[in-house]
Amino acid sequence: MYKLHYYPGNANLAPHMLLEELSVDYELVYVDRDNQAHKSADYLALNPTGRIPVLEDGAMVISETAAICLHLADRHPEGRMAPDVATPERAKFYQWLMFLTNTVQTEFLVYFYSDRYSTDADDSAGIKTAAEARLNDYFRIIDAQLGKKGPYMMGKAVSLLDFYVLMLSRWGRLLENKPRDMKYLGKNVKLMSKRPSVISAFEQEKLEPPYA
Ligand SMILES: N[C@@H](CCC(=O)N[C@@H](CS)C(=O)NCC(=O)O)C(=O)O
Repeated sequence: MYKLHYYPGNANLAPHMLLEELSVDYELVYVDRDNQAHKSADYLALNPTGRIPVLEDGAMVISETAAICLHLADRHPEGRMAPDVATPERAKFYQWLMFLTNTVQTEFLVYFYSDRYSTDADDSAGIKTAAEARLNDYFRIIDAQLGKKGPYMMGKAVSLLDFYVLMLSRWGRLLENKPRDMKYLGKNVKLMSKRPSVISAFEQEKLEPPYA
């Protein structure tokens, strides 16, 4: 059985929604982040970066949210959460997943932890504002893709990208320009928010609607 180490609303949310979508057996393991459990020796033994989430798949331990999502999609191909390997669709899917994780998600780290990006505390507000401007640009790129392809990131079929986008859009509810207010992204978020898997994962993490 899978074990997903989580803290409500953290990057675990995408793999959590996927586990629900795939209807597989899993257990949630709460990481008491408020008491720095993610920096404890036990947790660091699982993930030396001290970051959430971690997935245990039997004896195997996987960190990095995108890697966890890909692993779940690969382990349960019947769920059709990713296009077939070595197809043009798969190549574009990789492009978008990498963009979501190493550009958008990483920019959220700058936004949320702006104090970590300078040794001078006075820089923090400016770093945050600049990150927000870049996030606006990135969400516009996602909105344009959905406008061109929609209603899902890969077109007519939902994929793990849409769960990732929903998680990032939820984080984006704190921005002045909310992703959910964008034309096509708003539609995508609405569609995704109706999925039983999404509703169940949000309920389990005790996250209130609206989902983004
Ligand atoms: N690249 C990592 C980033 C994970 C990450 O930054 N998680 C945040 C929560 S959303 C975290 O653990 N923050 C705690 C910290 O940085 O101290 C991933 O994709 O899993």
